[in-house]
Amino acid sequence: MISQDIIDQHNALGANRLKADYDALGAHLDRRGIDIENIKAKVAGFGVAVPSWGVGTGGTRFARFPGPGEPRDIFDKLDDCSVIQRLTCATPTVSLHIPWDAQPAADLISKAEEVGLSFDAMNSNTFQDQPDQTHSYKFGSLTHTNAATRAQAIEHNIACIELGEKIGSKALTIWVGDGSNFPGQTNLTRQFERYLESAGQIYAALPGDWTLLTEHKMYEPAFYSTVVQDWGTNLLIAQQLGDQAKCLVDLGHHAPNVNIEMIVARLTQFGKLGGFHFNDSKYGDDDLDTGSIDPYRLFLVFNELVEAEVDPGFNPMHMLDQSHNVTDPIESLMVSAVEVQRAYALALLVDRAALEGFQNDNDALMATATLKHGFRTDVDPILAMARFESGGALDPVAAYRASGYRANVASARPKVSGAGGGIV
Ligand SMILES: [Mn+2]
Repeated sequence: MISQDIIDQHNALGANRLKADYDALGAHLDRRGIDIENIKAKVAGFGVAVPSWGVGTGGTRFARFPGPGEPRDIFDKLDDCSVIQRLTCATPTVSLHIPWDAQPAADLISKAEEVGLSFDAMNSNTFQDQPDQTHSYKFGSLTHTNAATRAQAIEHNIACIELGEKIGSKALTIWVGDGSNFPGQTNLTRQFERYLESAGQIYAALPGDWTLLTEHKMYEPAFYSTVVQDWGTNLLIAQQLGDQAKCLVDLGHHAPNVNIEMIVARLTQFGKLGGFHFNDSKYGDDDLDTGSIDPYRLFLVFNELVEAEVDPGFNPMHMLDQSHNVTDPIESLMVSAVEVQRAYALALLVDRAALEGFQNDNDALMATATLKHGFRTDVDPILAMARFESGGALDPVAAYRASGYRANVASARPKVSGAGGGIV
């Protein structure tokens, strides 16, 4: 683990500089009518969940190139997640993936308590076959033409809810790889009817205080049609199932150049935005680090979220969802968590009264400049001060590297093979 001593030593090097930068930014924001303490408090209270699979062997659909000290099981993964939280103070929860993380509830709870974490949404898996399973998902799961295969997939989702209830989770996320690879392979309507029927049975098993999140994805692994291919289909599902069903938006699951912030606005307007999977992409579902390719788009998504925050009941879930081969996943997840907080802070800086005025006056140039003005501000001192005051690191990556954590766990955890893909 990372000791407080290591963090304190690291922070001592930059504390004076941070104070000066924070005060200077505070004076600047004050001239814009913004209270820096207010922004800092909101950032400090903003958490994003880490997916358990995110700390595992980084990979793509083609290959994995494991690094040293890969976690062996969910308990190692929780150790890694706790490092991310300790240094960033931005990731207090972990999202489990079943069956990969299936363990007795009591063991999961005691480990989470030991490392100071709690559990976010449960994620089911019917996109691959498990060794002990009766029916194959090769041709689908919740939408399979065979009723027994559908029943097996439904049962698995209900088992995820049951485990989740024991460990304090409040949501189930369903993503299915069901679809087709060829025109004519499936009846598009019948397949969606089967989906709705299966999802309805899972919904019926949902505890009263839970949310069912469904995640759309345009393609992959099905390459001609995907059952839940876009936000429109996802909205239909959420409307059909009931109040506890909401849509999850994964930033990588759309066609290139799709206006994601507008999807966010639409789902929000009709009370159906359930949460996010944050990542970034250039071409498809690339699962790159959040904010690494198009930070302005991430900001525009948060601009919609801040706009919606005036409704106290608006409380979407936030999770990172990324996986690739070229960095230490702990470092990537820390950087991404900070980027999510940054986008939130920047969106909070937008002068909303001025923006509304320019919109009403049809002053397009000044309206877009008002948004940009928020985006162009360097909020690093706010993010760093929020971490510092919560006991985290001024520079999480530098503190992590100084701690030697990866080398320490590499000596305890055996090297894993690079076989198989690892993307979700
Ligand atoms: Mn996702």
